[in-house]
Amino acid sequence: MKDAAPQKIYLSDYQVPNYLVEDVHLTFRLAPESTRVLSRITFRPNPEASSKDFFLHGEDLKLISTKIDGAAVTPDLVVGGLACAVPDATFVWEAEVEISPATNTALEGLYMSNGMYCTQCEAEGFRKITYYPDRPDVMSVFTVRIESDLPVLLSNGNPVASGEGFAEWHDPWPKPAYLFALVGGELINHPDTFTTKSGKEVELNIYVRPGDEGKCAFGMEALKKSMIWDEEVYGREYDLDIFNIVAVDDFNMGAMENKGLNIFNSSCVLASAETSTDMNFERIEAIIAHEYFHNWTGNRITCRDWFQLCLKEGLTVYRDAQFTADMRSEPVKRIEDVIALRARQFREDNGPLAHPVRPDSFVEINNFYTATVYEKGAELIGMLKTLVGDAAYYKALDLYFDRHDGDAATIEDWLTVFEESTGRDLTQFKRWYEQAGTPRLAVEESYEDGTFTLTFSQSTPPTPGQDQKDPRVIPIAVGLLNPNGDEVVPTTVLEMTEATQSFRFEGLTARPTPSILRGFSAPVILERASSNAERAFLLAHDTDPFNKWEAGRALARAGLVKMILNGAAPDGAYLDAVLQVLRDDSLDPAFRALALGLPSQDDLAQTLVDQGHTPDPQAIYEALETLKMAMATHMQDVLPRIYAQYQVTEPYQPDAEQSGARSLANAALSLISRVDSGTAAQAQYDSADNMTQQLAALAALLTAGKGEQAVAAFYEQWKEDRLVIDKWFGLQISLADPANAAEVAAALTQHPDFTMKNPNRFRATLGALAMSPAGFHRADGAGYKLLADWLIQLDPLNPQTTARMCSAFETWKRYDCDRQALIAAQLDRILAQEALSRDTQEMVSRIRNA
Ligand code: 0A1
Ligand code: ZN
Repeated sequence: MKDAAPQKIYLSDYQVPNYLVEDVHLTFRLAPESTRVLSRITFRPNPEASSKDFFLHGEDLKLISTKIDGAAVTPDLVVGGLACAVPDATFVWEAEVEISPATNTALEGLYMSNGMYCTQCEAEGFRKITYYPDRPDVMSVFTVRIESDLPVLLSNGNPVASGEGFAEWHDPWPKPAYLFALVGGELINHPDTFTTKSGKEVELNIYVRPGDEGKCAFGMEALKKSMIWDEEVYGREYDLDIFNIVAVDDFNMGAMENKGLNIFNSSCVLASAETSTDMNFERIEAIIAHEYFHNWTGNRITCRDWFQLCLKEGLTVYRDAQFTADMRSEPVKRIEDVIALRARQFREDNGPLAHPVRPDSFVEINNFYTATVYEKGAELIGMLKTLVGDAAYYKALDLYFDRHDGDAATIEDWLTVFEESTGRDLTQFKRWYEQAGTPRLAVEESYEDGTFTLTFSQSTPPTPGQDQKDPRVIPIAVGLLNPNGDEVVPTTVLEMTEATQSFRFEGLTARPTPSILRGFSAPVILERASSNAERAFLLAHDTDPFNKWEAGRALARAGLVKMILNGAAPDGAYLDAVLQVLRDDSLDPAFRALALGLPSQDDLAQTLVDQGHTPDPQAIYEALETLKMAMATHMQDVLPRIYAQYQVTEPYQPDAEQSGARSLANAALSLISRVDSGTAAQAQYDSADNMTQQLAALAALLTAGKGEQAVAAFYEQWKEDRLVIDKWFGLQISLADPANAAEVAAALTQHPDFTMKNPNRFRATLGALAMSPAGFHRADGAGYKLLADWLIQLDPLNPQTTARMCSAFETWKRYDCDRQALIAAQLDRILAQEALSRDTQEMVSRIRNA
């Protein structure tokens, strides 16, 4: 039964559960279209509840029978579940239901992927498996029996028994239903072991489809590194005898932290040099760490309700970023993260989908697994750490783990731990969780008699449902440089608490150049009048790698804006400055590759809007192309030298050093290909023995207009490898001429390998179009129409993925009236669909009502 009228749920309506669960026994008799699920659940009235009503969530279930304390009962089937009269004492509930995993295309609950049974229960998928209080504050110990002839049968916790046609699992750690998992299939195991610091032996396994066993070794190493890191940095050990990871091809998100049985989108765990790029390796390492770290931040301490999602996600993203910084390069990771934060979270925060890190209402919780909850949530942890200092941060975390282990906690609990352990009042800091929108931070400067004064003013634009914003506490990391480029004041954290506030630096001998918001110490937009000369100075001299990179980016952006608006020529000062960086062999190659990168089309569109202009997507695209061509000619003498110097001759390793060298060489190749008709790219394509080199060469060939042959050869070589073919779909669209990107995408949807049932393939195709602004926003609306056509087709099959992809339209109010009208027509067409999912309905109407 499906909700007829979508209902808004409010944080302020939170009520404790009426019944608590003491234990759960589940038996699964697996069959593709008629799996039987038998549940035996011990319920106890919650002494803290004010109501005795008994309600269990349930969706898409065929109810076979129900009993209470062994006697048959007839519950009332109501929208979203069932209600029943129950004893006013502890009782045993038994139910048998039937479900159909083979026809479950939503990939939520129990479903099948390539003959394998698997589950996805976060956020509210368990209710599609059996009747249950499907809310995170109901925690219980689970015992699971799986009956099937399949050779591998897995669930959470430790294995307790297995035999011909069955396996039993017991998870001793009480958990909410969203962490339940089950897997059944013909899978191959990549095993290993780990000994925890207190000497406990843990069996580790990565289960994959036959044929993928050669792609597990890297993931296993990443898992062991994560386990050691969490012991060393946070003092957290693993707590079961076994830790299983399973790779599945059809999955809506990246991966899922189910207790002791993490389930991964295969794109986020399978890796080999031949089929994965350096970026893939880095991402896989981070996601394995992320899911593993959830064992403490999410599983041992979970969320009281879904409004508290950032409690586990913000903290776990922060932890995985720390891990990546430790494994690789801290500045490079920070720059990459800020690029992504601005591209996704600032964009979200600035449009109709803006919401607080802890939202106060939602219709469909699946729509709130957002960049704001995850990435801005992580920024808040970073700010908190900056404000209290490292030692106090780890002391507070120890108290958090101590006090809340086994709890379903709230943001209030989290902040109280910090208040108690540091003596700090965090009332103002809490606004970061409650107020949506990205604060603008304006700066004014004065210098007199050796005293330099910085005056900051903060303001946050209105966001949906929130017009008024109060000043937040903002940690602003600042350093000062002398005119000769020496640092006279090292990084100092200014703590801004007022709407407008001044900070003084005394005893200076000359007017300094400030380097503000070092390390991107707060997720704000810095509004500071700056000259190109000053930007070039900071790019050359700043000791803070983030701000050094930021100065180069600002210089590029300023030049591009002039090119777009006035048809100006590429800025010679920028070209010289970036050439200096490129030539400077004392700088990390990965950093130099990032410094060669340009602001994205989307970034430039927003910059133009902020300056009061209406962006023309095609003009933005052309300016970027012109600038890249100018870079290629301006640096013509140096690029081949860099390209040759940074070729890796040792056997392939996906580590920071090698991947840094490759990223610089390939950034050079991408520019070289604009002036050498693709000769160097073809040579690299022909000799490549790893995917990083092969894909970079293919991209360069496509850019040079010489990709046709390589595109065909690439398909022939990789047609059996679905993850590589995803790249093949995506690249052709993202590098197509914007004038026919929509046609390229449309043609690829007709390719025999296109299927909308696989979210990775759907995203590789339609997502690639949506993320290519000039092609997507083509003036005739072909891009909009194509995306809407496919979203309408996908929605009945997979609401979650459909809804997430609707965010392609979230920036629509930036554009001219004609484009706005074309987009509005597509949004209205989606909204007019009969039986539109609650997920998509909520997303599209929020966007439409902008
Ligand atoms: N908790 C997971 C992400 C996740 C969320 C929802 C899902 O289905 C709707 C699946 C995965 C994580 O943070 O990795
Ligand atoms: Zn997570």
